[in-house]
Amino acid sequence: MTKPLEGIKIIDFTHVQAGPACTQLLAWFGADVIKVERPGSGDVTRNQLRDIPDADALYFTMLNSNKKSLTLDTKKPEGKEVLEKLIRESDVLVENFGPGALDRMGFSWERLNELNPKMIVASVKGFSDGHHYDDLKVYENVAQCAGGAASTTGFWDGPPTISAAALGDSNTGMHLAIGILTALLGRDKTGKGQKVAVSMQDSVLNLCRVKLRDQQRLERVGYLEEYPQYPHGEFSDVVPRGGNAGGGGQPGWVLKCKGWETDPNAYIYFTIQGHAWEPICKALGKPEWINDPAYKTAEARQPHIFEIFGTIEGWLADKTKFEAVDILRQFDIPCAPVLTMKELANDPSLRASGTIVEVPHKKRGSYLTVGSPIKFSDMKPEVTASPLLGEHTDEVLTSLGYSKQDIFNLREVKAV
Ligand code: CAO
Repeated sequence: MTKPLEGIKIIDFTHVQAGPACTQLLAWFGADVIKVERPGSGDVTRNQLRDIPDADALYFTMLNSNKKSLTLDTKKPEGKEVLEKLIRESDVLVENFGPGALDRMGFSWERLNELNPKMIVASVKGFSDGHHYDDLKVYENVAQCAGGAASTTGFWDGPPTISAAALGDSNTGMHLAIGILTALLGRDKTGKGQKVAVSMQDSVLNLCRVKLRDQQRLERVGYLEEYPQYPHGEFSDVVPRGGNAGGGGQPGWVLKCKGWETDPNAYIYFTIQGHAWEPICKALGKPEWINDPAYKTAEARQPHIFEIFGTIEGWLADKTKFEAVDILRQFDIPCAPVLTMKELANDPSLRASGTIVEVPHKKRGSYLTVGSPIKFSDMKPEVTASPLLGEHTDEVLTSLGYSKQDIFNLREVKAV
């Protein structure tokens, strides 16, 4: 089956997570992604948090599937020459070096555009160009703090909290992928490449837009009725942390189920969707609440919402999280069990859909990874193993016209 991005050649100058997540997605969809890595060491994640000695770490294998690996020292003149050849025949260059690193290497946007005016140059940085912090190097948690996620996550009586979800890294990579695909479509119309830049701060903030909504509501009316602080607590002039409260128009909370005393994940998320109040009362065996003025409307319920959640927890006390959801789904109540990584890894539905896949690897044996979360009717992205360091160096150099002797010479000067 032909994949939509087949024929698109990408120089993958990315490392760690934000950039690799982007290029991995494009590789799944058929792009020829050539990861350029420093000879001898490669992407730092190959060595980070290793679980098997001498085999690439899962951090690397789970972000670099379907790619080729070319080792190249792009600070040496011989390495620069190879890179220039590659640039002339590629469609996209993606990078997430620290600020200014590509310029210092001699490959500014102007130079890249001169070498290949049709090439799209895509970058991830911590902060956008011109921002007063644009000289900073940034990792995931730094971005979550800078983008508004940390100040609005956690409980009101605890410190700002980091989400386990990679809002700064993989999320930024997904934004960049959208930018690259847009620029490729644009190039079809204009024939010209362009620079695509995404900052981690902006990408986190884009996911925190409801909190920016709340800041404006707070400034106008002085309170936020869906937060646990309402109506009994106090509001300051900034959006507070709301614990596990529902972020939209319906209250929700994480509720204890049977076994919570010993199992830290014996919980469900329960949402009280306004129009589902009647089925909720029926499911809980509380028909008297349906028309009780103290419960009938969302407004009436809000002052004693935690008392309501307490009653629901009473109902949940003799049900596992799975049993509870199986009952509640019959009443059309939005809810889910709190699932652990172990449960997700073994979920037969996720295996069947290709969301969790097992991939054979030359050194590791097989490992689990996350497959494409995007499903297509005409294509099933297949996940293949991440490359060993320099696995495709000879193949790529040969395709650029280098002879065996040339490659030997490049190795002699440690340029590849
Ligand atoms: N050959 C020769 N040199 C190479 C090379 C290659 N193949 N690949 C990289 N290098 C060099 C770079 O040119 C750079 O050199 P100089 O600093 O001397 O100019 C050097 O390696 C280090 O690059 P770096 O600044 O990107 O690396 P770092 O480990 O110090 O910082 C990170 C890492 C992630 C903080 C930084 O890259 C960054 O802020 N990136 C942008 C934001 C980002 O994507 N962060 C998310 C990472 S995922 O959590």
